[in-house]
Amino acid sequence: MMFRAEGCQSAGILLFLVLGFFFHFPVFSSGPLQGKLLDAPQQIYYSFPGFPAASGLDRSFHLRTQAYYLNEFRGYAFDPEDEVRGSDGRLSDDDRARELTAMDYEALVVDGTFSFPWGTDHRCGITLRLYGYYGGLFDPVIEGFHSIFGLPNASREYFPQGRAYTSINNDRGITIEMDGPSVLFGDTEIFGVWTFAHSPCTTWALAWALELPTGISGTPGGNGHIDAGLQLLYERSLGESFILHAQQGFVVPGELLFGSSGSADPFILSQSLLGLEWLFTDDWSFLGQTRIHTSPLSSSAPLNHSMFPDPKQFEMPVTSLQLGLRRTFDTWNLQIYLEQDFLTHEGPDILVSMAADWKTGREQ
Ligand SMILES: [Ca+2]
Ligand SMILES: [Ca+2]
Repeated sequence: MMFRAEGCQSAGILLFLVLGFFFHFPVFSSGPLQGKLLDAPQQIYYSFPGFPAASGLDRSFHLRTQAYYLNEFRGYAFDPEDEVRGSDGRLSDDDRARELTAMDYEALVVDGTFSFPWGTDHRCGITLRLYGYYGGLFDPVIEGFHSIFGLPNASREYFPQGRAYTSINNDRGITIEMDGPSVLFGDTEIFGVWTFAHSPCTTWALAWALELPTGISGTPGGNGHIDAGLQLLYERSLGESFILHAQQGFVVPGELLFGSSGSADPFILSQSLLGLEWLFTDDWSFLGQTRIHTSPLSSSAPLNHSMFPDPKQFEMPVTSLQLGLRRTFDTWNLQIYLEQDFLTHEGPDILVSMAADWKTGREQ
């Protein structure tokens, strides 16, 4: 009897090891820094936010909310000597200032996401977003910061402060306009993540998305058509404390899928993410990542950028650098990051984002 009991125990352990070898228990990573890329020409189309590759295996329900603060200024090329300017050196004619402005605003953006398991290794969800554009409480601080450190103000210093205005000149018939403070409902994202392969070290997933045109077409809120996207996600643990995140997706603007009701003819978007996560304790991660998203449009508006030959406004990809922290608790996590476009300067001038994610239900 003794022998049989021990035999059963040994067989159990052996079975456990064999199963463990062939059916690896998943490594749950909370994924890269998650968030919407908030650049006016980009944001009317779907953008993959940085889903965790393992989220298809996660059997819990998630509620997530994220807030973003950003300050943006981009002007069209002009010679300040040719313009009528006030004693403060700024353009004194409002109409002329508008004509020379591509984007000038401060914004608070909030989104909410609900996601749930669907099938054995797949989860689905929905994200709603609200944009609040206003003048610019921090315009003087941001200009002052540039001046103190001798950084170029990118002609901010010639424009009146505290404006909320957008007008994106382009050759693809895409309208993105806003004049004055605005609260805009964004497009609604429906998404899924299918974790199709995993081992103790690596996780592979496919994400899909449809974006419904709930935002007002012609504004920074939306494009008026259903966008569709597909993305490959990869995570790999590098030793005990580091995780590599790599994602590549493509988004087809709805204008190309279902026929444009107007003249808009955007390009298909390529969206890449490469990041490293450092789990410096069991609960805390430091994450650094870059996102490269190609532009939906072309333009003949010249851009002053010393590193690229004959660049045009909004044509170059966004090259965002995001640095952030994540704190993981039992049933929720908090994330904060700073974002700046370090290379092409196509992304927001400065962006800070905070998110809270709460989960309930079964772990696996
Ligand atoms: Ca859209
Ligand atoms: Ca401003």
